[in-house]
Amino acid sequence: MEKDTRLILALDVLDSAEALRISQVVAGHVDAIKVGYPLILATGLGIITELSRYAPIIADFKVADIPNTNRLICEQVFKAGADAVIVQGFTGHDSLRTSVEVARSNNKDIFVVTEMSHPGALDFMQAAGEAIAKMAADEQASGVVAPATRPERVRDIRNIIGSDLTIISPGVGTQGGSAADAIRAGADWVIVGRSIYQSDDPAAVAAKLVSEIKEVI
Ligand code: O7E
Repeated sequence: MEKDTRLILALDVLDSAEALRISQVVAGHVDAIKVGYPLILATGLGIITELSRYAPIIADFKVADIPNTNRLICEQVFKAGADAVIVQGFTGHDSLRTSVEVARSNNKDIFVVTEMSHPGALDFMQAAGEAIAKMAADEQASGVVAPATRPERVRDIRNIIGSDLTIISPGVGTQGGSAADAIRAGADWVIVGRSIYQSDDPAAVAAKLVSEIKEVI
């Protein structure tokens, strides 16, 4: 994934025509498009192939299973044309290691969720976030997911993983986080969904976010 605009679109719409229309208009403003259960359950895995003409595709399945099941899932998703798969870290090192092996053999990426961006992440996940980040570095994942809603946590996680791994950071806009703050704290990319795809002018919103990001790098 090329680091240019540093913006990733979270495309949580439910209709393939809408997904294609939005992707086409924002394509020049984003480095990747993240698709997950909402769009894929509504339209099918083939949407990954269709969208991949606009940008690299990150498949957000937050895979959280035993190593063999993680392997089977990652193989199918890469086969469908995804460039990266998001996995949960709390399942531990063996599940992650298997996912990274599959990604590496396909020349693709794995991103590991550390602490999530919503308030409920404080209930259980935050306590494990730093250990998960360290495991992601030890297992040589491509990067981690850290919350733009808590830039101080992005900074903590950056300190743990160093500069070899990347950070992709959701929670900007509708969830209250700021793109500039997340990038300043050490995120490589911010992930933005509703603020872009629910707007009347998704390209203009994306362009504005990119210029906000460019001001702080
Ligand atoms: O709030 P929005 O509309 O900008 O969408 C944010 C997207 O990021 C949405 O797809 C959500 O599922 C995802 N996300 C979070 O919001 N918080 C997290 O902690 C993690 C993710 C996520 O995408 O994880 C994998 C990158």
